Amino acid sequence: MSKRGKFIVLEGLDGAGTTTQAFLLCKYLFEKHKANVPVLTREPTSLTPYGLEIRRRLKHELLPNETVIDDFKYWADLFVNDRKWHLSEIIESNLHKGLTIISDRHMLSTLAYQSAQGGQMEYLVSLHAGLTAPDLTLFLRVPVDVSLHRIMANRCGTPEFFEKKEFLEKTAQNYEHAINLVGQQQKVAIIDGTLPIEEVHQQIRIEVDKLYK
Ligand code: T5A
Repeated sequence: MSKRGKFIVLEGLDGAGTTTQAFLLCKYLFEKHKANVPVLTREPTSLTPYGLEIRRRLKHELLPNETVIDDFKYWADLFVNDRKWHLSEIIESNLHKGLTIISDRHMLSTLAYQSAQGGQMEYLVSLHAGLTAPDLTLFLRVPVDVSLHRIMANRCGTPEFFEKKEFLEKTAQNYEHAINLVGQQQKVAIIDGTLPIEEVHQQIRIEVDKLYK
C-alpha cells in the first residue's frame, strides 16, 4: 500500500494570489517528485449543488425564486457541505493512494469569511469536527488595499459577493484570529503575499520542502 500523500492548502483574502501560487506549487511538485502526482483542486467546488449555489451567489446570479442572503449560517452550511463532499470524494481517496492534494482554500476560509459575516469562530470550528485537516496551510498575507487593487485589476465586471473593503478588513482580522486558534493543532505557515510572484513561490517551496524531509 502506498504511503499517505500530503494535503496542502493555500489561503488568503480575495486577490492574495492563492490561485497563482497553487498552479506554481503544482508544477514544482510535479517536476520534483517523479513518482508522485499532485492533484490541484479548489473550494468551493463546482461539483456539488452547494458549490454551484455558492458560485452563483458570489456572482450575484440568483434564480427567479431566490433572494440575496447574507446570513453566516446559510453560507457556512453551503461551504461545509461542499467541503465534506470534496473531502470524501476527492481529497481523502487520493491521499490514501499516496497523491499530494493542493487545495485553493479550505476550512480557514470559512473561519475567516463566515465569522466576518457574524458567525462565532468556535461554532464555525465545531462544524469541522472529525474532518481531515491539512498537513500544511500556506496563508498568503496581504493588506486589504493590495487585495482590492488586484481584484479590481482582474475583474471585468461587478466585484463578487465578499469583495468589499469593510468586509475584507474584518476578514483579514479574522484570518489572524483563526490562525492563532487553529495553529495550535495544525501547521500554518504565514507568507508575505505582497512579494513578487516568484519570491512568494520560493517562500512556499521552503515550507513545502520541509514536509518531504
Ligand atoms: N469563501 C470561500 C468563503 O466565504 N468561505 C469558504 O469557506 C470558502 C472556501 C471564493 C470566495 O468565497 C469565499 C472566499 C472568496 O470570496 P474565488 O473566486 O475562489 O471565490 O476567490 P479567490 O480564491 O479569492 O480567487 P481570486 O482570483 O479572487 O484571488 P486569488 O486566487 O487569491 O488571486 P489570483 O492568484 O487569481 O491573483 C489575482 C491577481 O493578482 C495577481 C495575479 O496575476 C492576478 O492578476 N497576483 C499578483 N500580483 C503581484 N504580486 C503577486 N505576488 C501576485 N499574486 C497574484
